[in-house]
Amino acid sequence: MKYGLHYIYWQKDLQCKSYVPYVEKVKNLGFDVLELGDYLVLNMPESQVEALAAASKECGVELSVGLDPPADSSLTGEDKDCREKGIEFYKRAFARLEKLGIRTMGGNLLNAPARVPLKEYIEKEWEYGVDSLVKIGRSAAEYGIDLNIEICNRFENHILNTAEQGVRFAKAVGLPNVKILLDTFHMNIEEDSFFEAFLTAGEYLGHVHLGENHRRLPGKGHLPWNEIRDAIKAVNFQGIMTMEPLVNAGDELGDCCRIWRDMTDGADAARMDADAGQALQFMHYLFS
Ligand SMILES: [Mn+2]
Repeated sequence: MKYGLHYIYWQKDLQCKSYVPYVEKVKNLGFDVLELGDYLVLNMPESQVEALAAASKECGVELSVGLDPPADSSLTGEDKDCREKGIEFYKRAFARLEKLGIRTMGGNLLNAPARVPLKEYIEKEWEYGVDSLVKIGRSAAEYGIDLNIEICNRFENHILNTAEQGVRFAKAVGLPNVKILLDTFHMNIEEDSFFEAFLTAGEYLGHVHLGENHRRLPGKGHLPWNEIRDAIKAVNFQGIMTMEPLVNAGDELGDCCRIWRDMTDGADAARMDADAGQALQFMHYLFS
């Protein structure tokens, strides 16, 4: 099992200029993985890609990524051109991810807006989604990349909200490298039980996001971490568990993730780092 931290912890917006300083930060804090998650990963020039790959290697910090389909595309929409745009977006992304040594990609892949009446569309969206994921999954496999579809809460996705739906979807896709990502923040809203949800995911669990009920660092809220630990152990999960704290209010990130108050307790830079280190110690203690 590897422990990751999402770069977004330190950001106030989605305008990250370089991930390299974050590679060094997570190394110093003792994490194994830095998770990336905006389009900089695809838009940066080759020189920056090389610098990031070199930093990752030198620090012994693995990279992972979460990528949603861009706003002008979709993997589930009725418009074929729009779906093809989404599929092409991912196919192009994989070559870049391979250069960064990235072996696992997540994302709210089926995140198109819901259409009304939902019942009329959702079966079609499911079919289009399966078809798109088969195409993307086959392409990802050529680069040795696993896809983990993030299961999100009702406010962020209308097709897949629970582990049971996610597993059913992944089975329909039917590729060994297409699995699901369970995020404890989303699970807290949608699942009846953390334990049962992880058990339902079983071998289809490809990646985990750790976050509290209000998306602060693990240990700062009221999620039942003993139960979560027991469940993750019960399914013998060996992948990456990434902390994804969304805590910085008052800028682009706050607006898009609905962070309306300072969730850092006024922490300065040093305290932010110390808090992340403490959350990692908590996880080591919990899983030891
Ligand atoms: Mn997440």
